[in-house]
Amino acid sequence: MSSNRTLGLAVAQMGAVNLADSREAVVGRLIEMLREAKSRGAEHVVFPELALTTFFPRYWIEDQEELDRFYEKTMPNPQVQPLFDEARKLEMSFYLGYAELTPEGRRFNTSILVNKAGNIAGKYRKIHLPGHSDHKLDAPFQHLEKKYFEVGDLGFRVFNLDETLFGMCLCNDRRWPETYRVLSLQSAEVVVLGYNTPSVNIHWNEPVHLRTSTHLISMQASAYQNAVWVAAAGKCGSEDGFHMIGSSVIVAPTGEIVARAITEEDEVIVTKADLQIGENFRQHVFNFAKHRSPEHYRLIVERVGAGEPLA
Ligand code: CDT
Repeated sequence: MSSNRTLGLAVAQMGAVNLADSREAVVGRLIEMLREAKSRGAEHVVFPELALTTFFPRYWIEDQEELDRFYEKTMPNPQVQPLFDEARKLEMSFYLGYAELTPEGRRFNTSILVNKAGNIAGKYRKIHLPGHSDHKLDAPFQHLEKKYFEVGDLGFRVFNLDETLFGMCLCNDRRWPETYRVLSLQSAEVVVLGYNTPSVNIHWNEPVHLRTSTHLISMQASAYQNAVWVAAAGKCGSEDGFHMIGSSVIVAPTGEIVARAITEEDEVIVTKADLQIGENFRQHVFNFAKHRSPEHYRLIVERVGAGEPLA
């Protein structure tokens, strides 16, 4: 690949999507932001996790039909097709998160990469599912990703999208160093992700400011240590009274935030990402082929939980 490559990279943060909001209205908002991103020089737009609906894992839902309404049975489907059509017309590529229900009845928290020709060029199914599967009656809301989704079965893969190497992940994955390292070992240049992060942690009394600082610090450290750009799009604000953090960002391979959303509403942030910056780190301090010592990293794949010190 030639040097001096740049990518017009946009993140389209979304404000609340309430239970009453139709898919048509949501897709209309995405198209609006796609157009704005194009007018500001972007070629690729990152949309949030579960972008087409409210963050439904917060609800205990027993009625199967009611639950099924949150999943997409095909992609693109007639309601989402206008987004694909507009992106192709504008020659834009995009990342989109949604709940997937397969023909076999399997359920995944999924993201796709759609290229400038309007074709799905990559799919990811979320691996690090947070939350629980039981009904927490005393909690102010639920986090039922472990009930409503299976652990993804596609691994962390890198896709060549219009001559840029993209890795994908989703929300909680961004907190895990393994995510980025597996992608950067496949030469990812840009890691794209969507998220829905409730401001309140139902498991312990976590100060609200930490929700934002751990979100940012995870991505800044990982961008630097893996020499990748990271672009993260949140769905935020108050969805039917349940608040989620904003702070959608684009992080350079230096670990620096180069663009950050300042509202908790639909907001587009854009940067001209110099892909050579990552290359500089990949050739020197993080030249993996030269400096990694996998023989000393065996525990990473041999152990799941922490155990005894090695003898
Ligand atoms: N959607 C998602 O993965 N949210 C998680 C919440 C973690 S707390 C149960 C996140 O990492 O932001």
